[in-house]
Amino acid sequence: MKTVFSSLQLDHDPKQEISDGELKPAVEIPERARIVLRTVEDRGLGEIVAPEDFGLRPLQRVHAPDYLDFMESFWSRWTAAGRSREAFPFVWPVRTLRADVAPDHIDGLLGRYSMDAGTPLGEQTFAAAKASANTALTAAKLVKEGEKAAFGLCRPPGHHSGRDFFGGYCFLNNAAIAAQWLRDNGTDRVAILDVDYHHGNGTQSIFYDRSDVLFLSIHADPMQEYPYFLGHADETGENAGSGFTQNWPLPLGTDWEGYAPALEDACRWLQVFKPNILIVSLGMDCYENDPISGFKFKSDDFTRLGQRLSALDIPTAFLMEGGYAVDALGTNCVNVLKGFEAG
Ligand code: OKP
Ligand code: ZN
Repeated sequence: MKTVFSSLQLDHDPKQEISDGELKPAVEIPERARIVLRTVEDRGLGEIVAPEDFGLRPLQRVHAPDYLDFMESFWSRWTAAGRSREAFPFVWPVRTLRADVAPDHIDGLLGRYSMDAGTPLGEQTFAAAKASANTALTAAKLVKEGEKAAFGLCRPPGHHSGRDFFGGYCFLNNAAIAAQWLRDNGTDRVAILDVDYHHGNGTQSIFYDRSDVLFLSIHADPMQEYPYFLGHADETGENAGSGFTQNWPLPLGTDWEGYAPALEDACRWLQVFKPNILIVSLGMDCYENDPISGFKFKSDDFTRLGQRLSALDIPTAFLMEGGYAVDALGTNCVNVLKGFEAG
């Protein structure tokens, strides 16, 4: 299958993140994309193509105009305020505070448009995020035009970003943007299967009241793991979307044996929904040696995951999300894609 990637995606280069109560070296780093690209080449997955530029329209179909304006103007406002380092939000309009106020000060805006303090914004962040979204859109377009599968080597990732906020290393919701673009271009039913270790709260929230985009997510139980405040089993959609969101929160320590039944369940949902196109939010952070995660996948289990998805026989766009064990990330990712191709 083809891989889509742009070197602009490497320009988001965060140095630090706030994690476990400390300022630590960032884990969502350009090297992640480089190792995956190198492994795609070494194992001969297929041609590597540059993304097409879809412009702002597909982003505006998912994200709020004021949020996109904030992202576009952020760096000039940040530096105008006298700052030169990467930015971290630190105050949020939680319960009893007014989320409808857009403060003049950039520190207030940073809180209004974010969900956590673990996601630095730098000078090239939004340019890289737009390139990552174009990569997702191009992969979706390849599948729409008849490829059995395509791989969008997205970075930065997308699934935590909601309609008007960034967080969890995510700035634009690549999977949601691709799904909405497919809907807007004649694809009737789209399903998103999120197999990242973390719940895809942004994607879920964007499609929560809709029946045209099915959202399925298998992830670490948010009672014990980031993002904590979404991804619980009782979240199944609302209004027209009732029943079109399904979550499989699994305990820390889950290995392939513990994961496979949830995956079978999710596959049954896909067989019933019969999407024209499947988008896989492909995180590799279920890996046993992932530095921030608690599942126990071996590298061969990623091959099994790809094989199981292949048996569904649905045209599929794989879009990369997380995975932070950099040394094994290329192997684990290409294992999924090769497993899919082998069937
Ligand atoms: C992004 B994606 C670990 C802190 C975790 C946020 C994790 C974001 C994951 N102690 N910080 O879903 O892989
Ligand atoms: Zn993750």
